[in-house]
Amino acid sequence: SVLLTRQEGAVRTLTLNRPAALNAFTTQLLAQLRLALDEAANDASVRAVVITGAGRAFSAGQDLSDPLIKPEFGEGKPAKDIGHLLDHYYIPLALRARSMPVPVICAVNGVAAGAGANFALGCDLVIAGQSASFIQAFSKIGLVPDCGGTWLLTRLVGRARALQLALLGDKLAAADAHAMGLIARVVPDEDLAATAQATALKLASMPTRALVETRRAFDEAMELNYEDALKLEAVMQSQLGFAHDYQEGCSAFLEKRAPQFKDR
Ligand code: LHQ
Repeated sequence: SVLLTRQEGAVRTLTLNRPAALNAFTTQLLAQLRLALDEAANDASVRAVVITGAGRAFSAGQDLSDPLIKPEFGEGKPAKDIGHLLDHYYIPLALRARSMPVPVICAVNGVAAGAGANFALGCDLVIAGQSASFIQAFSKIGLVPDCGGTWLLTRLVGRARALQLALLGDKLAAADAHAMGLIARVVPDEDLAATAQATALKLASMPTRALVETRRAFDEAMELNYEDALKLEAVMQSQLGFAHDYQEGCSAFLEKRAPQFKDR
């Protein structure tokens, strides 16, 4: 299968599995990834998701050999409408990942190029192996950053560095990506899987609804003024305050015991 799924405890791990093509996205892989995220979202036993790649790459982005997107240069033949592919595959996938009811960790195990890079950067926590790298490959083939790249890059690293990455399309090493605030963490390659798993297990034991509302609050705050952000925090806090996990968190603290969170 082009996507491997496994579960340990409450952590569902999805592994892109087209290693011979550096896990480039075909429509089949894009559809399976979206379906697997739907399944994880609908399965109450899942409290965190890890996404990673098989082999030496995370993902080389869109599979450029896919007949669906290869340009046709025949006379009178229009080039393929690749916007269609975004509408039907990449946009639903990116929205699915960003609205998961559980935290999503991306363990970037090697090169992440084009849509592969931006899909990773849209996840909640991006942890990279030291030999991983990020390439905004779009400009080199005459395209703009997609899969959220325009929105994510400008917010993560600011206009100057976003444009440097997107215009030049140079390979950015994991350590540099970390230094500029593009990703959360870099670890030795041999520690990547275990670090991602341990981080996911920790998140899985935490108050899931609060974690997901934190992601949503941060996303919404980007578009709000200060006062409206304060008010959104109050609305969320008021809802979370009635939830089991808040009662449990407070009780456990006061009773000096470990909390048992269960909201999702
Ligand atoms: C690949 C790919 C690949 C197919 C490596 N496809 N086979 C675009 C269009 C339409 C709509 C939606 O949105 C998008 C968004 C995008 O994602 S655009 C960006 C697409 N990706 C790229 O332009 C990256 C292309 N790949 C590369 O630049 C290199 O492969 C990188 C830098 C990722 C890795 O370089 P190397 O480590 O030197 O590996 P390699 O180039 O030798 O690749 C290994 C194999 O993987 C090779 O196949 P082969 O049969 O010769 O062993 C490549 O053809 C294949 N492969 N990327 N995107």
